[in-house]
Amino acid sequence: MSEALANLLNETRQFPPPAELAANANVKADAYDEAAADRLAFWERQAGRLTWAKQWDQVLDWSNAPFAKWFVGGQLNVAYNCLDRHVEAGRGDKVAIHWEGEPGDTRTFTYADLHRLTCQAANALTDLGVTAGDRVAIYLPMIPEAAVAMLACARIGATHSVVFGGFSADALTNRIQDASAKVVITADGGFRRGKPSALKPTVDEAVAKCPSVEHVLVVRRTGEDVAWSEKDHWWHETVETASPEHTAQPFDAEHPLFILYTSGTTARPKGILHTTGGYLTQTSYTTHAVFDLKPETDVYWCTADIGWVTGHSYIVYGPLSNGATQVMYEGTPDTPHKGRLWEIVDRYKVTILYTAPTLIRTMMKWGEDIPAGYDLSSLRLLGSVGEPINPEAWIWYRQHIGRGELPVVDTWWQTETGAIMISPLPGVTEAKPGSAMTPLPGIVADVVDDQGASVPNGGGGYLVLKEPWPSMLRTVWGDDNRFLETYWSRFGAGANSGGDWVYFAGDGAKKDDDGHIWLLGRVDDVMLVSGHNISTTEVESALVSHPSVAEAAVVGATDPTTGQAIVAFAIPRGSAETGGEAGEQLIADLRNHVAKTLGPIAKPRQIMLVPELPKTRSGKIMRRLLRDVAEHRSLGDVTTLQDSSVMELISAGMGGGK
Ligand code: 6R9
Repeated sequence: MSEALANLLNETRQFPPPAELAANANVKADAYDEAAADRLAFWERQAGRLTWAKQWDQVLDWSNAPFAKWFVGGQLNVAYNCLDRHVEAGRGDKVAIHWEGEPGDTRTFTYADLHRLTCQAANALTDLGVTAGDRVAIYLPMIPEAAVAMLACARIGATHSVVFGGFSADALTNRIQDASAKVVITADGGFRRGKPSALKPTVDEAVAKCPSVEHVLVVRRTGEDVAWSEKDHWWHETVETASPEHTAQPFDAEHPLFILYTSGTTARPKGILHTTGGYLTQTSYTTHAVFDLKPETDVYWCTADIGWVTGHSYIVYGPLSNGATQVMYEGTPDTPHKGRLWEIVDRYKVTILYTAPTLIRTMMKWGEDIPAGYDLSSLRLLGSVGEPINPEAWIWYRQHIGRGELPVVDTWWQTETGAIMISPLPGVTEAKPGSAMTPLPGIVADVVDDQGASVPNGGGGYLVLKEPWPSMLRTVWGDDNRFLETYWSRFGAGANSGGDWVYFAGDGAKKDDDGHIWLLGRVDDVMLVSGHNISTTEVESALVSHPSVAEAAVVGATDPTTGQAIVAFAIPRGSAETGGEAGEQLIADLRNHVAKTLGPIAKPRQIMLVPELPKTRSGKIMRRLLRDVAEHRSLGDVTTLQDSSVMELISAGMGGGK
């Protein structure tokens, strides 16, 4: 990394935890020492936060590394831990989910309600012939039945595979086929952007190509007409009429809990397999530690979709195993108006908000007047996940949503890691805007160079995980070789690592002078300009630090002189002048601003002002498509794109010169 570039991340602002939060935090600084002294004993204590039917004999079996077994010999039921034990402890009347539909309809589920419905769904699935080990595909909108369907599978030991409701028939078909799912749980449709959006026709198309599917359970949400076949069963006629009596059987700690397919920017999606005991231990502990969740008083809200790992771990399993009260929202943040999220925070007095940088930057673009119109004084903690959060977005989040007082936890993790791995602890860490800071207690992460050697403070390289962790993926479904190749061969158990297994996360990272970790984006996105490695995240952060820019994406385009040249796409903030000469002037200012912030080497060859950026359906910027545009190629696969019209807008504006 060039010296000039290193300057950007000399972000000197640092924010200590609010005194009251620090004093009452669930987890204090001693957790780091405790875990460092004996990592396995530490995780064993966290496993003890759950209710086990049978105690484990061994905390970790790593004899067949990198295929891990945690809490070997232990048995538990995930749904029992998320529901029954709260009801048995007299907390059945406590609200589990305040659900808000996009059109404004609402439903409230207590723990007793959720328990009853989950038992009914477990009985209905059993009646349809589903037994432990069978796979069930779930293709639903953000309605409470999505959580119930997952918990019902967990309850009977069926392995769920949730497919995001925005995916196409092809994507759904591939995922059903890969897992040989026996049952699909879906809905007639959901509400999105103010109108019903059908799901059932997509399922019909997929099921026609999937002989493994014996039954389809259909929730009635929109009430629109749907085609019907002999495989179809209405949820309200099957589940809601089933017996509410169901005893949860314990399953082995390593029993498969779910498969979740990574979004896969280029290659065939990978079915990431998670199992029971270790996964629930770490999602439950991190919810308690990172969000400082107090089940008696907090109202928690994670804005993710259940189709992503964040929805699995931090809407369903983490919060419910802790007995939290949470908000769940069906729709988009601008329907029917741009204050929708803040209206919900205000209405339910949300205390903990967990969202994504893409949403924060969208809010920046819409302007701070919108959140200012609502009472957000209930909030006490803010979280971020999904992409690196630029320092300016972090500061904006703290300032305009967090009253300039609240801690922001920037949480790094992946579908593969199952739970949060690198993050501040809100009552302990003096957070730096833009940094995920330090590995959580019990986690060993590092930044290494090409050869796998740990880089000194101030150095950059690849993010790796050096010891197994309870919620780690166990394999890629049906493809152990792909598991070994993708994650364990880069710095494998060879000479590079001194014989230890090292997990390659695929993210670039740097350690600052204090040893704190900064994520720099996927390694595939790093640019090589005149022999200098420049990370897309750094240039994007420099652009977003300009007052006229809300969001930016940067790619390296082939260049005859410099090898690669930096091409940037920037979304102006609502207030910025962008037409005609004002636009030209802004572009010139931005190029100079980046050069001044990072050094002349990082000055973009070209900057385009655009209304939107191409994003995956989970909100990650698809730089691959922007590279196609920048290199005047026809676009590659756009099926995972959230809104395909965006690319037409961007390509149309690309005609102009440098
Ligand atoms: C949880 C989730 C994983 C990839 C990961 C990284 C990026 C997630 C981040 C972050 C920087 C953070 N990522 N959180 N980058 N800072 N706090 O998003 O899982 O969809 O599998 O994506 O997302 O690149 O490798 P998943």
